[in-house]
Amino acid sequence: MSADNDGLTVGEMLLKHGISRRSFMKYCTAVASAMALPPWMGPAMAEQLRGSPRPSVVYLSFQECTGCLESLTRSFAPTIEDLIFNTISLDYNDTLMAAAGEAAESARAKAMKDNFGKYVLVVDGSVPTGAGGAYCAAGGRSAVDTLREAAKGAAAIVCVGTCASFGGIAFADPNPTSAWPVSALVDDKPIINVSGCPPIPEVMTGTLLQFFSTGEVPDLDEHRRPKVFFGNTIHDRCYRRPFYDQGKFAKSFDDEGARNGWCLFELGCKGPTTYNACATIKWNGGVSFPIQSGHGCIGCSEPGFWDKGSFYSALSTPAWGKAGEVAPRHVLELAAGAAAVGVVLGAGSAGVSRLRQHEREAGNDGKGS
Ligand code: FSX
Repeated sequence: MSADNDGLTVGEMLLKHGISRRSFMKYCTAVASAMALPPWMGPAMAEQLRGSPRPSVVYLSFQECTGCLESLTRSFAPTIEDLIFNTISLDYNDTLMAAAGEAAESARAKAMKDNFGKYVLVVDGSVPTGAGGAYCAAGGRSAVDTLREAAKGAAAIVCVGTCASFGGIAFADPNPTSAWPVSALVDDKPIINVSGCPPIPEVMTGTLLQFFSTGEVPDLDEHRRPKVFFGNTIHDRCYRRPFYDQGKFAKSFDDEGARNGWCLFELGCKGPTTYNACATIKWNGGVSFPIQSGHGCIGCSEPGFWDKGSFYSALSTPAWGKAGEVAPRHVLELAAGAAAVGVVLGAGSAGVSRLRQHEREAGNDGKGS
């Protein structure tokens, strides 16, 4: 956020901070590998970024708890320091910047003017529209006006957190501030949603880095989330998944099943219907994630997750409706040697082989009774 650094390329900034080409290459490779990109993408990203001017980022916060920014500052690959000092020019963020009041407002106005059409607008928090624009008003402007003004000159908008992406807490019933997600208020810009309450730090920095190095919006899912991070459910990649497949479920948080690390589905885990990378990238530099710490997933990266009922009620709709999935109740029955008609919905090969394995365990070779 310093004028001394204006106009420097990423490579020049790296040099200024004594960071070698090799270390930069290493961190881009780490990011590419965290994003499951092909191995050549890391060095390609590094080279592309090194020769480019640092992209301008304007970061607005509305109705949120600052959890997203707290999470972002804990990114390991790349670290927020790497991102801010070497890769981007963070021209406005009211929490991280030293300036306040008029100085901060004019820094934002200058960045938007100088980089019109090129800067990336990052938004966290839902946008309140109630009380005639009084909620979150700053500098005499309503939140909606501030958002729309900043959106006008943005190349793209990255919504970090479930609040900006889908409305989050404030949007939950009864939505007292008439809050909306960004996509409900801006419809003429590419929007990338990085949901999660908060999002995984490396998913935020990885999405930003990928956009800066390619200049392109990544492949998105139906909720505008990058498929590279949100292409699988937590359940798809969960290390407790073998217990689910065997019908071994913890019934309370301190029973023997829980102590043995069994599946938390019956305790309300929303992993089967939640798309995110928690089970693979994890948190705190890959140390753990909620399910590994003994609590079910609460589904925080999905739209409307606060209004979907108790975090502790088992999913009411079958999570195993996908092709190739096996209903856990039936697996249980099979494992117990009960009526051995398994149900394979969609009959995908993975589901079929799991079913056969359970049938063998239950003393039924699957060739008919
Ligand atoms: Fe929302 Fe983020 Fe949850 Fe908090 O900025 S996604 S309440 S972690 O802080 O917006």
